[in-house]
Amino acid sequence: MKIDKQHIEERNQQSLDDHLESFDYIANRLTKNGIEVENVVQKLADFQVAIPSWALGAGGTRFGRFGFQGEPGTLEQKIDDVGAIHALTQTAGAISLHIPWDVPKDYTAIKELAQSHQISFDAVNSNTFQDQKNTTKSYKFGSLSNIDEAIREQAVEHNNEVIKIGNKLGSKSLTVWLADGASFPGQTNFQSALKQTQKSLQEIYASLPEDWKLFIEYKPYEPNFYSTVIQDWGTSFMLANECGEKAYTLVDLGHHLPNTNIEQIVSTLMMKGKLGGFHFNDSKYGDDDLTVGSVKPYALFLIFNALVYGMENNPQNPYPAWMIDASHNIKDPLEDIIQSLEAIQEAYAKALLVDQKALNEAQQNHDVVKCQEILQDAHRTDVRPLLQKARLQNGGALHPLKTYRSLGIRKQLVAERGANSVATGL
Ligand code: PSV
Ligand code: MN
Ligand code: MN
Repeated sequence: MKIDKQHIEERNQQSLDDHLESFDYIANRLTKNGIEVENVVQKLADFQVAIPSWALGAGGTRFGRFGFQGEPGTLEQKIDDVGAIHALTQTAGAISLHIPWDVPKDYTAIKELAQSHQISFDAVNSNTFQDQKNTTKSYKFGSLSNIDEAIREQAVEHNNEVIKIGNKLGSKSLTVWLADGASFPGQTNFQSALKQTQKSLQEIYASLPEDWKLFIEYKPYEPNFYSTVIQDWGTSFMLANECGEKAYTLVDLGHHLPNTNIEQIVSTLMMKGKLGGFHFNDSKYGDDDLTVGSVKPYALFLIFNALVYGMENNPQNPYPAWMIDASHNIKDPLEDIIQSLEAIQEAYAKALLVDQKALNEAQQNHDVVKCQEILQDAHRTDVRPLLQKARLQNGGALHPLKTYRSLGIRKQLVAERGANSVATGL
């Protein structure tokens, strides 16, 4: 399935006048305030977010899963789905694969297919949170942290295999998310679990190609509900430091205890040059994996404000790898991702409007009210015409969601794949 560029252009024509009118209005206002609008639009046009292969089907909860018709059943179909999202939004130029769910059969063909959609391969993800068909040892009581050396070896070997697969596709990073931990007090020895994890990560790190990065994700709970071995950014940061300069912390928005100040974590990591990757989603209670910006858009803006500050002031930090990590239980997954991308771009655009110089002055003068005004002024600006302009510039849709619906993409996918196809994933 491939969206015809001409169909997007035809839909764009229908609302072009409206767009131009609203863009001119906001562009004039911002220019008067000293903002270089073209610069902001270009940054939005360049901003690309990877889509995880597991977010293209319905997710489900531990109580059940309600399938969504026309889900991608193969890696090829997953790439096609990201291609469709990218054609409309021009913001989803990469896919993040999870091994063993997404092992390509024909590497050349898969690379060609991705290229035809202008999609690259982002971080590859290993999976030692489930037992796999071809493995002999169980991860029930942990993988990289396990006290049993043979289990650790199997988990390290799996990660090395994932690197090899990613390397053949042109990926440049490995993300490790560990489910390891304990469900009950006394179940494990904290120190030995951490020590074994450190050793295992160092072994994986030793297999990284020269130009690769290792992203270490943290999460405070789930699936273990008493303790998690890599529970927070501090633990991840420490492990990354002990691995070496190619190892970084990965921040997933849902992986924090309630009310954690994520923007402060981002700032600290960037100052130390250790923020490697970023997973977007939203939540009300825990790792809810809801649509980005659906619950706490102001918090997302504040996080972006810290990210923009870091990107402009911290050359010691590499450009972070952006990815959506959400789960779609009741919505069309593709529509949900389009909504997430819009929210991400919106928060980014608003953060780019923050008058950093004025904010710094207000901070120096301890003018707390002014500091708040500066942030909220940026946040209250309707930046949607800027997003539209960036998409238009790259050949995308002025209104991705409307266009997705009016082109009947889901109907086409169901016709092609059937109503009962099931995506492999979380
Ligand atoms: C589990 O919490 C999780 O959502 C992590 O965030 C990982 O990034 C993802 O699964 C894929 O392994
Ligand atoms: Mn994640
Ligand atoms: Mn998660």
